[in-house]
Amino acid sequence: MPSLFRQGSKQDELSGIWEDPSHSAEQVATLTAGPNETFSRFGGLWTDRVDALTELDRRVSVDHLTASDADRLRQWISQGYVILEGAIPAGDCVSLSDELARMWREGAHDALMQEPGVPRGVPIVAGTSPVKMRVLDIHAVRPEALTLLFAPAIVRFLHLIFDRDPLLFQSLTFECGSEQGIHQDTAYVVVHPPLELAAAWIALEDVKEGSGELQYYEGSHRLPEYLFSGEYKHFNGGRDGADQHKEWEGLLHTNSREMRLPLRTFLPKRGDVLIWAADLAHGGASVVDRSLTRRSLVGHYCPIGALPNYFTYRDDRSTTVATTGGAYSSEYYELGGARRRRSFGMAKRRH
Ligand SMILES: O=C(O)CCC(=O)C(=O)O
Repeated sequence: MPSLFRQGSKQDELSGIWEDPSHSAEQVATLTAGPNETFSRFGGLWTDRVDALTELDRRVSVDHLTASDADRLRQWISQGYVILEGAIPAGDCVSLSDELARMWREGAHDALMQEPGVPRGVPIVAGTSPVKMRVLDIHAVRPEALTLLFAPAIVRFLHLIFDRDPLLFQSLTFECGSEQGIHQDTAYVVVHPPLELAAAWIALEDVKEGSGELQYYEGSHRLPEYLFSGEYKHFNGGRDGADQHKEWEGLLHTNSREMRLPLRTFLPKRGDVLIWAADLAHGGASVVDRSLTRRSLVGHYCPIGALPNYFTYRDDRSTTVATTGGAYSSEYYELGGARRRRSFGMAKRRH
């Protein structure tokens, strides 16, 4: 059997506890934790603290959170995701979907598409099959995407977990199921600090069974922490190699099963949103019926002040643009006019 629990994180210390379903990790960890201690050695949001449920109770009484905010936060802390039903008006989803259909049909020289595994995006060529393709950072080139990604319900929840305005720093748009293997975003979507990250998955249409639905292991944001090359939260192919990647992927499944975490399938209606935590293991199911689309838009956010990794090596991409509810940036497009620009002053940090 492969080593189930790699490296020494708080999760590892608690691993035995998971075998006793009468204890939650929070209950046990709170007994041994210091103030502000997080499950991960890499820190995280306040919701990643081992005493997060106690902190939530404090916030409910001091900040007068609504009952539904408190319920959502409780679910976020214990299960690593929330679903915001009907968060986005159907008409807004249709406008963006129609524009995307037009872009695939007629091409779009100002928008980039990418095949999985290919490092660069290229302009969308008329008539390209969108199967397995994604559009990169559509928020930087189509304002209607910003309307969705900064919908008030999303911004409200992100504000609750970030304690700051969100910075949208990457978005991916899919016409069909991605079929991407189960993964944790911290391996690929690099931000400093690494767990100050959340993603919102927006259904642009009613999702049908067999279309390659989004899947996730409920509670997997508390899986034992895997360290690439014994040190890193993110994967770097040249440094870590394919064997570690395979081991990590395998452990996501093995550990989830060992901890009896259910594999859930998201079958949303148009306008529903699922927000997941940095380490929630998720991916796209296999497409069973290739005639089905699965139109969706995913935004990756960090709190303003955290640093997307590309800011550290692309000065020309560290511009942020203020928008209602927060700010956005893009690794792939040069943004805005000088008036709207605000580059973060920061020390260079390379991976
Ligand atoms: O929508 C999907 O199938 C997967 C998206 C995803 O994994 C991501 O954006 O991190």
